[in-house]
Amino acid sequence: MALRVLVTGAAGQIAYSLLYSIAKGDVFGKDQPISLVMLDIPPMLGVVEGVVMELQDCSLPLLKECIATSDVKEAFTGTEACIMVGAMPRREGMERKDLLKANVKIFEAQGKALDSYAKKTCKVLVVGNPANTNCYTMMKNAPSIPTSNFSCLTRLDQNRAQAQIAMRLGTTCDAVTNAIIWGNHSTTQFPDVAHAKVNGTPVYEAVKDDDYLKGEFIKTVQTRGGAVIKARKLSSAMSAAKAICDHMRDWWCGTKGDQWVSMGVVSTGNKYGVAEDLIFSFPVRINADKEWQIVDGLPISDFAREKLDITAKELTEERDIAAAFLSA
Ligand code: NAX
Repeated sequence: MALRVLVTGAAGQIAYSLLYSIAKGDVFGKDQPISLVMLDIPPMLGVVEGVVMELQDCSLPLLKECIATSDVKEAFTGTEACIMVGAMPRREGMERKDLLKANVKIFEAQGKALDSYAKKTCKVLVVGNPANTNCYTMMKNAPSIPTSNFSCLTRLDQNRAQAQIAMRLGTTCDAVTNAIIWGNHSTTQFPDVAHAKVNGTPVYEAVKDDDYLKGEFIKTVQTRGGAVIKARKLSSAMSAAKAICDHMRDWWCGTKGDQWVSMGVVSTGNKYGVAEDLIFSFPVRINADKEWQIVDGLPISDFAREKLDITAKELTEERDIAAAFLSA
């Protein structure tokens, strides 16, 4: 049976890389047929049709069907995995509040459609910014779907952090594991390598430069998205698509051994002193049944505490602004 996968923002630049990877089996398995549903707004449907033609021309045996639509009911009906890439971009002169408001509208409508038409087991990954808060809005509007089925993307930040350490040490990025992104996918995020390893050695021992790890390293990861825009005149797309695939594949198939990954998930149980009911990026392990659990009991230094509190404060403010825009 083909797995019904929805990608929104299908005419955009991230989707252009992402759809190919999904359709060729990088995410849901090399023997899992895919029915690919592509949602975008009506003026972009012509572009999506062009992407469909290219997917057909890629001649991918796992791709059973392509559906291009701007209708949310058609998009969400029977979906088993949703990758929410489409969002309202920040325009020049736009206040943060206005951006939040525009996105609340989108994710409220899409959350309701998810609630009405998707499979109840559907896993939802929100990528469109502000990713954490958009995910929160969607979750609140789909009460029939378990809250643990919602997550937002911070894997790109984790990949960026691990790549920086690998480059610093002149090793390959697969040698670096368990970097953590805490909090918001924004410049207040806290990229933390206090528990990360490189070939089994703690990163702090391998790098031997605490000032770098507590200063320049953090700043580089926090501002990497901006640096890419400055250089490329376009935001990260190839690396974002790769990170989406990493996130979804690990959610679908489980994490390996001692390794954990970072995902924005709902905060409950006062884990690491984070307020309840935020979509906050934590280290998680995932089992073969697609269930994630926040990694427990990692020691948090005073330095880390301060950083966690900064990003939690920002997220609480964003969430409260968004919540005020939610229709009753
Ligand atoms: P593009 O502007 O290339 O594409 C976005 C697409 O979404 C457009 O085709 C647009 O028509 C569509 N869209 C807008 N409203 C929609 C709606 N209501 N329903 C369906 N589709 C809709 O942006 P792209 O570079 O692909 O980035 C997409 C989003 O990912 C942005 O919000 C961006 O900020 C965010 N990112 C998030 C990242 C993360 O780590 N969480 C990293 C990468 C990226 O910056």
